[in-house]
Amino acid sequence: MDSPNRYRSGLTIATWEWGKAACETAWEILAAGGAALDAAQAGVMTAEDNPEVRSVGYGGRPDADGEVTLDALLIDGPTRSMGAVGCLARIRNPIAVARRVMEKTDHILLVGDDALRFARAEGFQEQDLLTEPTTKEYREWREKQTAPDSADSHDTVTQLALDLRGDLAGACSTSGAAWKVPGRVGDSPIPGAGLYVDNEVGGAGATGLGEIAMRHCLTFLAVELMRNGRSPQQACEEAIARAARNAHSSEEKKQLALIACNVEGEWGAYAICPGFTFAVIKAGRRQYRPADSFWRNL
Ligand code: SD4
Repeated sequence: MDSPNRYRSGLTIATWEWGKAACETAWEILAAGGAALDAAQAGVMTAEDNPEVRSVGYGGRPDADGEVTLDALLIDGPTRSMGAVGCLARIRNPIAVARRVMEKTDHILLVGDDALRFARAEGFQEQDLLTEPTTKEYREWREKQTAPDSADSHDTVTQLALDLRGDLAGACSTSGAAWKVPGRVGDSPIPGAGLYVDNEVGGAGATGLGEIAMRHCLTFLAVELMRNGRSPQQACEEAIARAARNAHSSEEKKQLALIACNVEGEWGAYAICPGFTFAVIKAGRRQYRPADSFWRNL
């Protein structure tokens, strides 16, 4: 059942520090009456284009072979449409390719070389996505073969937007875990794992170790919890607590965080470990803050 209290003053929420720029860009579109889908896509593209963000798009860290491969998904609430790419190399804005998958095909997810072939046919330019700093980091990793610090080796940009019509959309984009096994696809392009949106209820997005989000269908779970009456904050806390309690041994106390909002304009965020930050703009009011976490002291 659709909510009688649908919020129509605009809201966007996005993960991590780069969520601030993502929210500013999305807010400009929302405030001008633009669609939530366009706002979320444009917001996410600010992180893809920023080489300082070492976990998304251009400047993202490569896999174990030194290739930067990208995952992205976007979901449009009102049309229930989705588009995604997995393990896509050499394209700076995978979220824009995901949009074409949604609009130009009858499918949801294209992967690997064939996703690149599709992107080329759609006119996307190829480029080297490695930067000087990521090349240096990769060389150092090859020499030492030590695992990167999990706190900064994978940090997706995930964004939700609720427009002035009260329609919801979400987008996420990532280069995934640094030095991953080639061919690895994370949670980000998987509907219900890295991102889920239901225009009658709300949306949720994940960041952190994707294997945890996939194992628990975490964003679908958070949306279903909201459907059953939980607030976005309660839904994030309950979903994260389940994942934290049932962690696989290799995932113990690894970071995984959720953001969520409902169609009434409430929002929430919660993480397994301390350190997760997020940005929100609601009716023009800006916030940037750390989320509470399941484990308080690590
Ligand atoms: C992944 N969740 O590939 C994605 C990216 C990430 O923090 O790690 N984000 O696992």
